[in-house]
Amino acid sequence: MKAEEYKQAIRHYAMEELNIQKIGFTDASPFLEYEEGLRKKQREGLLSGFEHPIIEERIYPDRIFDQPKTILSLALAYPTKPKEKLERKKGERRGAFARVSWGVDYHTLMAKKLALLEDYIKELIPGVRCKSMVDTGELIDVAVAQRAGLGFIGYNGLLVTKEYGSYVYLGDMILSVALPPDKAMANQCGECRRCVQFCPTGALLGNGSMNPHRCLSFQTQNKQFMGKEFRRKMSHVIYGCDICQQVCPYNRGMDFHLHPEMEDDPQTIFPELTELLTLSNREFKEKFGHLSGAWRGKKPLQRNAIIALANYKDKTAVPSLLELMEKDARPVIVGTSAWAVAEIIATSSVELERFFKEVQERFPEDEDFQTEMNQALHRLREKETDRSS
Ligand code: B12
Ligand code: SF4
Ligand code: SF4
Repeated sequence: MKAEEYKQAIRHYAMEELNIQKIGFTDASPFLEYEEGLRKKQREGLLSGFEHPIIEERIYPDRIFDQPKTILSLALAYPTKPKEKLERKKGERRGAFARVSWGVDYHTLMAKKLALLEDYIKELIPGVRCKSMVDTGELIDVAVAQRAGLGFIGYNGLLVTKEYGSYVYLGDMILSVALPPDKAMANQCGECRRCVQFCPTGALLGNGSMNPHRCLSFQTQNKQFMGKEFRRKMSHVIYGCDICQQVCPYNRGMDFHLHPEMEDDPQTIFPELTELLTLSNREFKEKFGHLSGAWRGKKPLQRNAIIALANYKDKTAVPSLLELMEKDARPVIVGTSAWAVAEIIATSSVELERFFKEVQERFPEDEDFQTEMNQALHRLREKETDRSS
């Protein structure tokens, strides 16, 4: 078989047998055009900390694979609207997971398909070596995908495909044999900058790069106290953010239901917020453990649920929040609950202020907690109307 025939056989198997929506091929030369940008970001502390930390290994494929010749890029399209309608009960307050986190964790799904594709390629090309990765690997997934012709990188930094928009998960595979590369795709944003304009936090810098620390997706995954300026902007989305994709013209009407594993119960992906606050670890794992959005554990999601309740100004949540303040062992949960109570209530009282002061003594050594409580107390005092009574 000739290299071109191998390539066509791999493409056919991936698309027809493995239900992979897009596959592209590129050579294994270094991704030099990203090196300076990444180093600058590293120097300026502008990397998220979620990406592979060794820049050389991201840029030079031969640092992570002996004599690489080809890199495959794969894309799986995911749904943007739930198949089943959510039955809403009166008075309940629901949050939402971003679309990237609906259904079975895409890392698992993509890894399974990559393993099956590896098996096929190893049978097809005797002696070939392969290395697969998805998201957590060394390579810059969008850079591989762009060079392999899957789509272009937009000003939101995401890979945009013509057929599925940017709602695709990406995976890569390095091979030890040379296969004919596909043609890279140039940027097709034209004059549009909607993602930059609509990003609620100014995270997108306008040159295709971003400040990840200002991105709500990062903020919802971070485990510390969430910066105050991001809390209202998070609205009710407790994991991730889809805004710079929702506003993109290339995503108009995109909603693909091609993988049963990506469908989920609307009760799970739009969870009832107060319920989420009191889940045991076991209950959390049972209900949310399959989602990619559960990878940081339940604490950040519970913190975000508290913020979402405050954003709803939901007075019925106050008793649960006061209970968390009294009993929860995690300073971030206790402090965020205090902030939320101070946000929600219309008027405060001397008793409430006394309670806040008692709660503040629970973690005297934790500076961030102390700052959070001082600010919450300050806000309470602003709302206190019955001091004289
Ligand atoms: C770290 C990370 C994050 C961080 C930082 C994001 C970032 N853009 O750097 C945070 C937590 C914020 C994040 C958020 C999200 N992420 Co993320 N993330 C990653 C990860 C692990 C590494 C990204 C990285 O290396 N960034 C550092 C450098 C490369 O970024 P940069 O300095 O901004 O460089 C960009 C510019 O130089 C630009 N560029 C270069 N030349 C040119 C030229 C032109 C003309 C233009 C316009 C741009 C341009 O391209 C570079 C890449 O975007 C990748 C997986 C992987 N291994 O690659 C997934 C990945 C990028 N994330 C993904 C997703 C789905 C998301 C979210 C949509 C999730 C959500 N719904 O909340 C958001 C989107 C936020 C956004 N607009 O980027 C997908 C994207 C799929 C796709 N279609 O592109 C990936 C590829 C994971 C995967 N395997 O599927 N993510
Ligand atoms: S994911 Fe949200 S916060 Fe992050 S860059 Fe896009 S619009 Fe901005
Ligand atoms: S919103 Fe506009 S600028 Fe942003 S990625 Fe889509 S087409 Fe490009």
